[in-house]
Amino acid sequence: MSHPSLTFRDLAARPVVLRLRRPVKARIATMTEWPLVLIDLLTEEGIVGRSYLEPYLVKSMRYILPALQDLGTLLKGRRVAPVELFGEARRSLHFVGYEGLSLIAASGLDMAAWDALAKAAGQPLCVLLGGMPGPVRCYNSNGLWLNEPMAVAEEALALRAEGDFSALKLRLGRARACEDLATVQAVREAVGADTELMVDFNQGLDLAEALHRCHMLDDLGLAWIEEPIVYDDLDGHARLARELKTPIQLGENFYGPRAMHRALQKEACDLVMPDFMRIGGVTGWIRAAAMAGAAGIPVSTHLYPEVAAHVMRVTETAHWLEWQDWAAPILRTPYRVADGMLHIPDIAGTGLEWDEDAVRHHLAS
Ligand code: SMN
Ligand code: MG
Repeated sequence: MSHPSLTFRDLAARPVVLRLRRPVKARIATMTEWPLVLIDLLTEEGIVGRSYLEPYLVKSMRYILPALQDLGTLLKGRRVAPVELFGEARRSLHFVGYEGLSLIAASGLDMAAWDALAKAAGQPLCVLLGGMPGPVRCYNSNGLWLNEPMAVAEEALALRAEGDFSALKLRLGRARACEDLATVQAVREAVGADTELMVDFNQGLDLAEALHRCHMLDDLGLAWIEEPIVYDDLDGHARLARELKTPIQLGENFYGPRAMHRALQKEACDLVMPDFMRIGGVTGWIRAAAMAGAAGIPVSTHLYPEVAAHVMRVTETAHWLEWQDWAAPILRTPYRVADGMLHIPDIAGTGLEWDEDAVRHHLAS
């Protein structure tokens, strides 16, 4: 019996900046560019594990890259055992704090380490994790920002047609509540009753406004209302979750599985959707998903569809994969969605390979 054993050589991290086809227009920020940190985990055996981070703000790459470089130096010569490396990376930054940039860097390392290990085993990541390739249900989250109601309704039809999706997510938090309502109604009118709709306030409201707007939307049959108020106000979210019939969704700002545990203990949400760069990569996901499963809480993913697809195949209470294809311009073989499902290709690892010409073109200084 042979066990793949890889030796860590280095971590190469490169910043790229892509132009967004549909600029992010959320209540708390507008973004026309999308930063990606591309990570190559190099091994002595020649296998390269790959991952990327999407840290939202171009300037944040200036703080994340040195942290990744430090981890590369720290882990030289170690066996590529993702759980061990993740633990060591976090311990090395313990006095700075377990959350924030420490966890973002450790998460990027972790995803690349799992990819390397799956490649060495010659298996798709989901197989290494004990599952099987297959379809994963997803919603299209590529747009529907804070634009005019009719423009959003038109875009909804285009986004649904991109992969025959059965669900779409809209962003809310316009200046006036009635504009949010008009947008949801216009989209519903356009897509009909059979398309599920999620809404995301991107933490834009205070509690009083959130109570008002969420009650206003509560009879519209929405699949969930996401982050109505600032992410760490668990008491406020618990009040909303108690008062509303529509499920409250939280998770893209959980820094590590314990943050999710706290939110569940406080009954701050009905659904969770951890983000891979904050929950702790694949290792953090597995730990968080086990708790959500035990609590009977449906789990969706946030960004990183190539990693998300694999872990959703082994997640007990898997709910929706968030489909966002913003990294596609620098990927050699971007994943595709058909019939509203992401179909995992039968290739080793997560399937992340860089299109080096495109990377050169988009490299940030
Ligand atoms: C989001 C994703 C990417 C950029 C800004 C906001 C978001 C989501 O909150 O849930 O997709
Ligand atoms: Mg969100």
